[in-house]
Amino acid sequence: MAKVTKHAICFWCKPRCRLTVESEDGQLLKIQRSPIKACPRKYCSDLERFYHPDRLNYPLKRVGDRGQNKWQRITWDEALDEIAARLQSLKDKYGAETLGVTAGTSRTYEELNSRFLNLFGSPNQCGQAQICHGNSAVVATALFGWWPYWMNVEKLENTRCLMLIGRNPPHSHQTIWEGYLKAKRNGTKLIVIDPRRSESAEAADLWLRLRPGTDAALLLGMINVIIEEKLYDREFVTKWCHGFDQLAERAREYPVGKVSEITWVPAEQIVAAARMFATEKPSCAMEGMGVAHQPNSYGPIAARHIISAIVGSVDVPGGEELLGPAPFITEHEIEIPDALPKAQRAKILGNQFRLYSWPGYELVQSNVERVWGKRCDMFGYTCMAPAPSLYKAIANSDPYPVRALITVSSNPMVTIPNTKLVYKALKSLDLYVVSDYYMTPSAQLADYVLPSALWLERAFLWNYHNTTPTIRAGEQALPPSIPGKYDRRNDYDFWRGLGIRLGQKDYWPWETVEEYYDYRLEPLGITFAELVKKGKLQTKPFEYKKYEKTGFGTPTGKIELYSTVMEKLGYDPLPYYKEPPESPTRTPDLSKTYPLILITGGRFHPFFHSEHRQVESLRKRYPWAKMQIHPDTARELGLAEDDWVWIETQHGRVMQKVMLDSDLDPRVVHGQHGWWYPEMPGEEPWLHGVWVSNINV
Ligand SMILES: Nc1nc2c(c(=O)[nH]1)N[C@H]1C(S)=C(S)[C@@H](COP(=O)(O)OP(=O)(O)OC[C@H]3O[C@@H](n4cnc5c(=O)[nH]c(N)nc54)[C@H](O)[C@@H]3O)O[C@H]1N2
Ligand SMILES: Nc1nc2c(c(=O)[nH]1)N[C@H]1C(S)=C(S)[C@@H](COP(=O)(O)OP(=O)(O)OC[C@H]3O[C@@H](n4cnc5c(=O)[nH]c(N)nc54)[C@H](O)[C@@H]3O)O[C@H]1N2
Ligand code: SF4
Ligand SMILES: [Mo]
Repeated sequence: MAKVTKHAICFWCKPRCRLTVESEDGQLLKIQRSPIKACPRKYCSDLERFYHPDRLNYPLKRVGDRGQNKWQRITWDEALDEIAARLQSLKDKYGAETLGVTAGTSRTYEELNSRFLNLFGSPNQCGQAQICHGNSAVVATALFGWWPYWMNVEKLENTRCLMLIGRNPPHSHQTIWEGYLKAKRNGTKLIVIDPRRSESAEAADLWLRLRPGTDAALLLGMINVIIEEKLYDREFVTKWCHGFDQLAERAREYPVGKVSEITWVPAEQIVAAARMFATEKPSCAMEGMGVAHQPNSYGPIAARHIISAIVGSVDVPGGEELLGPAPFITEHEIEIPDALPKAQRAKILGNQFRLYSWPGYELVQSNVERVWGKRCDMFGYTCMAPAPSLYKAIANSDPYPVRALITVSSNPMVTIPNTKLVYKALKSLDLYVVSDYYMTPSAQLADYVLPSALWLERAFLWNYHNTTPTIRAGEQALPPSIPGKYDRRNDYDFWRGLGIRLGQKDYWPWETVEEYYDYRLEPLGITFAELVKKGKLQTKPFEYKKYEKTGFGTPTGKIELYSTVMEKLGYDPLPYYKEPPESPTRTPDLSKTYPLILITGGRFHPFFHSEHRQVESLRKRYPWAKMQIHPDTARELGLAEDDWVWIETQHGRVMQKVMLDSDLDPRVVHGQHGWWYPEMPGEEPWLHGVWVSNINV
C-alpha cells in the first residue's frame, strides 16, 4: 500500500503543534519534527510511545475486587450497554446528580463531557480548571469582560515588558518562551516573580525571589508604588476603570517596607519592578500555577490584572489583548447548559464558591454576551464542581450520594490534591469508568477501563476555548482500530455511544467527529476537511480598543478595579493578601515541627503531569522523582545529591531524590509532581507505586 501523509495536532504538551504524519497500511512510519526548539518529543521516538506495549487496546471490565488488577476483555458494545444500564439504575435510585465526570487539562473534547452531563441531568462536572488556568479565566473575565489571550505569541514583538508570575514557559509553554526570546532581541524587558531561579528567572532583567504564597502582597505593593509615584495612566483610569479611589486606599495598606517583610523581597526590587512595568509599555503579565494553586488565588490574580489596567496596557497590541470569540458554534454552545434544569444546577457540589458557580457565572457572562455577542468559553468555567468538593462528597455521601464517576483524560490519583481522599472516594463508588491511553493508578480502581484513541488517531479542532478568533484543525492520521491488533475509540464516540443509550439520540446527530466539526464550522461556510487543508483560519482580524465603541463586557462597562461582581456575590470587591493556611507567621507552632516551606509541581521536560512514565528512554533522564533543596539545608540534614529523602507534612509523607539548588531560599524546598511508577505492581497496595513519590499524598 502507498504511503499516506496526514496532518494531526499533537497533544503531548501545550503548544498543540500541527505535525505531518507519515504512515503505510495503518502503520506509523514517521512524524515530522516540531518547529519548537524545546519540544519534549525530541527525547524519545514517536514509535516508542505510539507502539508502547502498555497501551490499552480493548475495553476491560473488572472481574476481581476493586484494585485487584483482574480484568476481562469485552467489546465496546458490551461496555457501553453495561455502563449505560448501571448509570440509569443509579440515576433512578439517587437522582441524576449521583453521577460526576472528571476531566483533565483540555486534552480531548471536553465540551462533550458537559453536553452529556447536562442532558443526563447532573451538574457535577469536574475538570482541572480550578487548579489550572480556570481561576485566571474567571477572574480576568469578571474584571475585563474577556480573558486576555496570551497564546498570541506574535504579540510579544510589541510587548516592551513581560512579567511572569509563578510561570515558567521554557518548560511549560515553549511557544511563549520562543516568542519572548525573539522579542528580547528588540529589548523587551522581563520580570520574573518566582521562589525558584527557573530558566525564566535566569533570563530575567529582574528576578523577585519571593516567599511562596505571598504574591498578593507583592503585587499590591507594586500597585501602591505605581499610584504613589503617579506612574499610572491617568486618562485611561479616569475614563475606563471603575473604583480607582477604593483601589488606591487598599493599596496604601501595602507600603514597600511591610511588603518586603511579608514577601522576603528587598524593597528596592519591588520599586524597580513597579517602575519597569509601568514605564516600559505596552507591558503584559502572565501568571501561572505558582499563583493559581494558592488558596485565595483571587488576590494575586485580580491584582495582576489591575496592574495592567492602571498602566493602560489593556486591549492594545502587545498588552493584555482582548480578542473576542470566533464566529462559529462554540464549545459553550455545544455544552447546552440550558438543558440542565435550574433545580439541578442548584445542586452543584461546591456551590459555596460563588464566583465559580452559577450565580457568578450568570453575573459575569451575561455582560460578556452583551458586548461580544457570545459567552466566553474559557475552559472549565461552565460551572464546575471543584475536585475537593466532589471527592469529599463521594467519600462521605454528603450532601448527597455521588455513586458514579467517569474519568476521561485525567489521572486523579496522582494529580488531584489529597490522594488519600481521592483514594477513599474512588474505592467507595458503585460505578467508576476510566478512559485513557494507558493503565494508571486511577484506572486500577475502575470497573471499566476504555482504550482511548491517541491524538494521532483522531480529528481535532482547536481554538483555545474560544478566547481567540483563530481556529486550527488536525485530521485523524492513523486508524484507532485495526482488527486483530487493537480497538481504541475516540472520546467523541464514547460520549455519543453512551448518550444514545441513555435517551439522548436527538442530540448526537453527527455520526463522526468530522461531521460534528462540519456542523460547528457551518456559520463560517467552511468544512472541516477544508480547514484541515488550510491548517489555520483567522476568522477575523485582531482588533484593539474595541471598548471605545462598546465598553467593556462588565456590569459597569469599565474595567472593574473594584469588582461589582464580587461585591454582589458577598466577597471583598478588592484584592487583599491573606497568609497561607500553613505558614511560619500564621502557624508558628506547626513550623517548629515542619520548618521548611514546600512548593510543588514546577514543570520539567520531558514529562507532562503524570504522563510518559512508561516510556523507557524518557525515564532514563528521570528514573525517580526529584526534590530541590538548598545545599546548606541539605547539609544540616545530612543529605547529599541523589539521596532518597522523606518529604513530610502534617498530611502525609513520600520520598523523592535530593537535587541540590543553591539559588533556592534555604527555607524552601520544591517537590516534583506527577510521579508514579508504572513498572511497580498494579494491584493494591501498590497501585503502580502511587504512594511512593506522589507529592499530592
Ligand atoms: N501537586 C501538584 N498537583 C498538580 C499540579 C501541580 O503543579 N502540583 N498541577 C495541576 C494542573 S495545572 C493540572 S492541569 C492537573 C493535570 O491533571 P491531569 O489532567 O489528571 O494530568 P495528566 O497526568 O496529564 O493525566 C491525563 C491522563 O489522561 C490520559 N490522556 C491524555 N490525553 C487523553 C485523551 O485525549 N483522551 C483520554 N481518554 N485520555 C487521555 C493520559 O494518558 C493521562 O493518564 O494536575 C494538577 N495537579
Ligand atoms: N513539560 C510540561 N509542560 C506543561 C505541563 C507539564 O506537566 N509538563 N503542564 C501544563 C499545564 S496543564 C499547565 S497549567 C502549565 C503550567 O505552567 P506554569 O504556570 O509555568 O507552571 P509551573 O512550572 O508549575 O509553575 C511556574 C513556577 O511557579 C513557581 N512558584 C511556586 N510557588 C510560587 C509562588 O507562591 N509564587 C510564585 N510567584 N511562583 C511560585 C515555581 O517555582 C515554578 O517555577 O504547564 C503546561 N505545560
Ligand atoms: S510535544 Fe509539545 S512542543 Fe513537541 S510537537 Fe507536541 S505539542 Fe509541540
Ligand atoms: Mo494545568
